[in-house]
Amino acid sequence: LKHLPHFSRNQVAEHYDDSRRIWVSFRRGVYDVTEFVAVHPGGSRILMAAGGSLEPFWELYPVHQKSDVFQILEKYRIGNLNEEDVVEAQEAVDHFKGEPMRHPALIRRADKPFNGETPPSLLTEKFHTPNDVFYVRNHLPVPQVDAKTYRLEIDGINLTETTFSLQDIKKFPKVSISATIQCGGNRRTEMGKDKVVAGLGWTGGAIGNAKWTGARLVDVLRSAGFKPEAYKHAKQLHVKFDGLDTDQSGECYGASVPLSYLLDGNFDAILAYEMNDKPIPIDHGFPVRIVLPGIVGARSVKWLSRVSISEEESQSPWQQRDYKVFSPSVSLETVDFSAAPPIMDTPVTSYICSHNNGDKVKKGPVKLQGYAFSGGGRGIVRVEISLDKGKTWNVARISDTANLESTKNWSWVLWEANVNIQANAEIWVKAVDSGYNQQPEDFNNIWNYRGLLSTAYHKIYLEAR
Ligand code: HEM
Ligand code: MTE
Ligand code: MO
Repeated sequence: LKHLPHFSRNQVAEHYDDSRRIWVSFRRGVYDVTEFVAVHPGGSRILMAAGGSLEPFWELYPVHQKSDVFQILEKYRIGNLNEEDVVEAQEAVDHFKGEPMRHPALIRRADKPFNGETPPSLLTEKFHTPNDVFYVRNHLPVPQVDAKTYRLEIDGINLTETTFSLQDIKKFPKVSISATIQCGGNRRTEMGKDKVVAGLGWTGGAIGNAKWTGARLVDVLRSAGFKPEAYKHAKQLHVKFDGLDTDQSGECYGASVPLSYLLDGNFDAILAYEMNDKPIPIDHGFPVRIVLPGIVGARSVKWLSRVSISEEESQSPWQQRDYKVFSPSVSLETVDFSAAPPIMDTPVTSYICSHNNGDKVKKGPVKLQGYAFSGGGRGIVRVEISLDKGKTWNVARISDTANLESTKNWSWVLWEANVNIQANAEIWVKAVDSGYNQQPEDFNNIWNYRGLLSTAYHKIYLEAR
């Protein structure tokens, strides 16, 4: 690095837009990140650091404080900062002050923003996951919302702009659905085992099933003038959801789904204000979140501030860049974000919750337990266990919550199987959904650089003693 030229803070400051190329500094390094801007997973907010130092931003988004991000940055190194210009990272304002308490049982995967998963062994205890240990997936600081002043805005194509208070929303018919919400990154650690993936390392606990109570989205939309017939001849439209959580530039968390989901009478979209019969906890979107069952968790926007029918998808990075799955040969550097649609319905998956990879068990009968889930309202036909790498399979008992004649299987099934373990064994589990979709046997050909939809057979090794 000694051979690289030295620059002053003022020279870096001249490179604040791409007509002059975009430079940033970090610690002692100067970087030309012009080519990286278009592929940055966090979107165009990277430009806020253009011409300046990354330190304050990376304190706000500690997702960057890890070696794979530092390695990406080093590829763009063009020089060193003059010694007198290197300043120690300043104490940034803590935007994460006043976050809610988290149950210590949640396995912390990141602190700011907070991300924690449910210990998988807790998931099979009950059909509905208790609120306090339901996994939390936050991309931004948690907003402080006062239920009294809370407002939901509804607007867009063929709608009358209307504002609803929490009390207004509670006046609509109160409906409950049980639905599983699963992060697109659930089980990412397994996909990353042989080939590194970028993202939070979740095991199988970034999923939970709850009873969600609130108003039907279509009922509330109707009172803003929504008439399904009015969209018959429209081209593809989108329903956009904004959250009250924002980054430093004021950009909020956002997501969207094609309007066709709402026009399809099968879909249940709920403006939920209760989770398991209690007000929605702060971490899960107090006072109102949208619950979009059967669809990847990222679209179920928490702290909902606005619903809007629009010609375009949400432009948030979580819709446009993240939560898309690319071919195994695509990397963060080569990705063309427009080449894949955002994840909506999720594929069939299953997981062994009762045991961890490498557990020691007493020779003899062992009870295995876990969950299986498929998106799009598809039920689970069967869960199968193999102790001999697929030569023979045993069918597990599954909870009676699947109704294969229904197209609204929004919840997981819990399963259990008694097996007899006489020697060290690799246990495989796979599920079959009502579309007769099955999981892939391993991760090789579904690998993607973000580690999303990591749904191969779950395989664990048990040592017999
Ligand atoms: C996410 C790299 C600058 C905001 C990411 C990720 C990478 C990355 C690799 C994905 C991380 C992961 O999920 O594991 C970089 C590099 C930068 C840079 C190399 C320097 C030039 C910035 C700046 C900001 C920012 C200046 C804010 C002003 C974000 C956000 C995310 C992100 C909000 C998404 C986090 C999430 O989805 O939870 N960045 N970044 N980045 N970045 Fe950056
Ligand atoms: N909504 C807002 N406003 N902000 C967020 O960061 N995270 C999304 C989604 N809704 C998120 C959000 C993601 S990626 C997931 S997986 C789910 O919320 C997680 O919901 P939970 O934290 O209630 O488990
Ligand atoms: Mo997620």
